[in-house]
Amino acid sequence: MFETIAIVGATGAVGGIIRKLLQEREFPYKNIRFLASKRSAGTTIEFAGKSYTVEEMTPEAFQGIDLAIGSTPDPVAKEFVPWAKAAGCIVVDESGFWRMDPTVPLVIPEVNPEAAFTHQGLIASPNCSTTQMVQSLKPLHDAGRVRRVIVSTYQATSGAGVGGQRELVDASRAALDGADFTPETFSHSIAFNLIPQIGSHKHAGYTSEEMKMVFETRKILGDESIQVCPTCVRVPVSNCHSESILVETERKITVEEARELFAATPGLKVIDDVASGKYPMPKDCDGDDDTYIGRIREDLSCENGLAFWCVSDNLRKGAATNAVQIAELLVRNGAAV
Ligand code: 2RA
Repeated sequence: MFETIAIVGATGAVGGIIRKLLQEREFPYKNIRFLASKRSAGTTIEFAGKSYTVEEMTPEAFQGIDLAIGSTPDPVAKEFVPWAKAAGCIVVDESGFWRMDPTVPLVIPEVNPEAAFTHQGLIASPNCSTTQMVQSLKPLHDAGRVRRVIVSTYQATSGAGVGGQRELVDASRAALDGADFTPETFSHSIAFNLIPQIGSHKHAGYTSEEMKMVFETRKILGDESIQVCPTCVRVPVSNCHSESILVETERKITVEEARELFAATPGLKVIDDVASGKYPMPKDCDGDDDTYIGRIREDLSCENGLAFWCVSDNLRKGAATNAVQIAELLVRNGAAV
């Protein structure tokens, strides 16, 4: 058990879910502290029947903290992680800033738990769109070696924070009322629309979100030869990311075998009966910690190809749940009091 734990970015959307999960999952600790930016410092958080004052994130604030779970924007993580490490605190970081650092393990507990134990004070949690895809690729990779992936994402507005979810409602209302609306969180109106850009232009016409799916997948599966071609799209859905995934494997995996592999994998659930209209949908996965797979079928255009549909709560397994599960791995491995 860690004696003193902290949530960094405690007042944000994912920070709020981390708080809920720590209670739901009875995460062990003696003392808990809540850190956030200067703007939120001084506010009060109710947790497990007690009131806590949110502390400002400063280098000194990390003294005495043994484990911090961080969910902050990248520039904040760049700053606070070295402060925490210098104070002897182990960090599980949800931001994108440290993920591709070769000294930092990037972990999905159901996929590469062993990597967590190589940490040097910091473990990164992957981007939400990567996590659900790699969870589903892992059993296929183990069984038949994944060679190539073509993925199209349908990403919910919650991926852009509470402002994104609010903007979906406001923009939709304005569109229905025929009123003017100026988007702030998204670069275009999200109401009754799709935006085929998430993040900034990064490489050869691909966005930062898309390149995360390429690089993080290879790092987590420990295979630099896997080819990934992503298209990331923001859709007018409040929460839960969906993905259409086409996989080519070295050895042919039949639909029946894939269904069995998915069903036997912890963290994955299969809902797959198109004839009865049964498949995973964002509205049914909201608030769930599992990643859902459906529409499993042979890719008719490719000899060793499989096609399937994947839905996951991006705020939970795509962010908060994965980070808390990493912390639980450390506890199970005997983190000392
Ligand atoms: C998004 N993947 O959905 C991002 C959040 N990390 O915008």
